[in-house]
Amino acid sequence: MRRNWTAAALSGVLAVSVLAGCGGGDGGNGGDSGSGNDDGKITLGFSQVGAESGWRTANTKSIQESAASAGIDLKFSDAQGKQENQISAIRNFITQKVDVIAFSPVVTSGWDAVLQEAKDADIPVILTDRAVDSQDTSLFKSFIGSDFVVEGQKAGDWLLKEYEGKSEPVNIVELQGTTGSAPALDRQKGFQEKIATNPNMKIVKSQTGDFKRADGKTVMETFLQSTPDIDVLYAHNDDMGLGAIEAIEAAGKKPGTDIKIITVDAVKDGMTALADGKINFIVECSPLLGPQLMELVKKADAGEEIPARVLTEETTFTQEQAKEALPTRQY
Ligand code: GYE
Repeated sequence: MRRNWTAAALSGVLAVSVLAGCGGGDGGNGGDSGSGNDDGKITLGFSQVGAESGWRTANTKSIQESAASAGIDLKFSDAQGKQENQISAIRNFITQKVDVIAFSPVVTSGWDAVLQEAKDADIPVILTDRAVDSQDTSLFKSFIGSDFVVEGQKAGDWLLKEYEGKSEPVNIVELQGTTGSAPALDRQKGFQEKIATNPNMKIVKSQTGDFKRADGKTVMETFLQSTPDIDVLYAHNDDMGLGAIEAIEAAGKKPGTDIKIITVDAVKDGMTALADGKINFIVECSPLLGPQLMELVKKADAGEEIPARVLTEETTFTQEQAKEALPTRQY
């Protein structure tokens, strides 16, 4: 474990570390007071949500590869979609005295106690991809990721344009992400705000598919059974949309034509379905957070100021744009 200059100097272990030859010259090295590595590398504890989607797989790869190329020692823990697993992973990181903790919170609420423990242990925390609803923002140093409300708004804007000047009712079904997660809450909020401006548009069914393809399929099956006149599907991620496409085809309907489909993420499978005409519009959400995260980790470890919010840049894709982008799509 490395401590920042001030902490190391205060704890009186700086001389020891210099003698031991584990200084790195960036002012961030110092007392290796026991556990953690003694090779001068920064140790990052990262608690991932799980492996629920193509987005998540690409995000994990980005974090692992960027840690390796930044020379950061990554302790990676997969929570398999469970908050309790994330809490115990974070507690383990604290016990192991990692230098920095980063995690993608599965849900927004219930983090104050464990974040306070990290703060008390003087370990900076960086929220990655998803937000928490803690009122005390001193519990974490930074939050890097997308603006999910804006993503929902982009989805809504596309739909408003698609039905501009038309007067018929538009029946929308919604596949929500993991209940209580920031992207599910915010993608719903942004979308609702937009479609509320057109009185013909109505969300007739809305249920979680937990960001998973299989769940997207089964929930869409029940939507199709109970609601014969679905015009639009808004799925909070590509994977649920792709599962729903299977259900729509099995019901003898044409995805993208009989039912218009909007999704979020723009992973390769989603972009392929968009280029094939089975999805109509995708709002991009970039999983490639690794490089910027590692920059923040280095600065946080060195005790430098880091921005409280780092926003990911992203775009949207129509079917034509997907055809152009696909050949060079990284994930
Ligand atoms: O959209 C979804 C994943 O938090 C932005 O989580 C992420 C979301 C992403 O499972 O596919």
